[in-house]
Amino acid sequence: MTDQPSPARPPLDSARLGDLPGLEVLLHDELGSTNVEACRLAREGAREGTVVVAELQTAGRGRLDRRWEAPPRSSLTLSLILRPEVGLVHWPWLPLLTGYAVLRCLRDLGVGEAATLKWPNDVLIDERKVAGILVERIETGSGPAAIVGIGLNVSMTEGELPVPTATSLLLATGDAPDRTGVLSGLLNTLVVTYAEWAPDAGEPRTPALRAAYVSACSTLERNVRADLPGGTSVTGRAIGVDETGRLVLATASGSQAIGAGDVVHIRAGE
Ligand code: BT5
Repeated sequence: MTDQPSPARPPLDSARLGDLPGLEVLLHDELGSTNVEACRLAREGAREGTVVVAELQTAGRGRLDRRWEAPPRSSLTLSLILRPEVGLVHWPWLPLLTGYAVLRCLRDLGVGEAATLKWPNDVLIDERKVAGILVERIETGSGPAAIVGIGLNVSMTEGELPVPTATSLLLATGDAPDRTGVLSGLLNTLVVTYAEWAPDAGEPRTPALRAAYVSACSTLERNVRADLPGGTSVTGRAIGVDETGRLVLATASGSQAIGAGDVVHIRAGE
């Protein structure tokens, strides 16, 4: 198949990103990784709400030392610094919360029910990955910080996809929306979702987040294989997400909760 030429890719409009409430957006043409830069800034004392955005990452990071790849200006790659005032025991919800916020943003863009979450935090459209999330916890002089990294594919063409399981908004919907508008909407939605979960001084409202997450998670009620960090894997039916954000599988030897790993959705008949 011959690939289509790359669509026009105007740069992000920094003027329109300058007045987002509670956020300071730092826009770069090129960085190794926005997560690495945000970690550096957080260690230097950058406040919650600092956002690092790059038009191109030359060493974008996935989980487990994997790579995140996207041609210049074809996607959104950003990292938000949070300093959650909730106990560390609640932090495993942050990546799930972020995935849910990206999903909300896509639904606001009109993507609809085709957008779903694959546990823990891949955002899919029609079962192909449109966004990936990497949340890292670091220690800084002013307490622990969460670096919330998001990559969202906007105008990648089929020939530019780094892996065949990926997609972009252009490929999935036929339209590549204005990236500055998508970025503003995404950041606003993330801030609102975070504030709904962790109100100033108070216990996080995890039951509400959990219910919203579960209703959008296409991993549930499916047969899955979970590849665990130690190299083993578990196969079973995904039957729930527990109160700490773990995926619960019904396996041949009883139920098992998975806290980290890569999940593969097994299609019917496989
Ligand atoms: C993730 O890892 O999905 C987390 C990706 C986080 C990327 C953002 S971009 C801004 C911020 N700064 C960073 O340096 N990183 C964050 P994981 O679940 O490990 O998936 C990585 C795998 O996804 C790769 O091994 C590829 O198979 C695939 N992949 C790579 N680039 C992709 C893309 N653009 N779209 C979809 N899949 C991709």
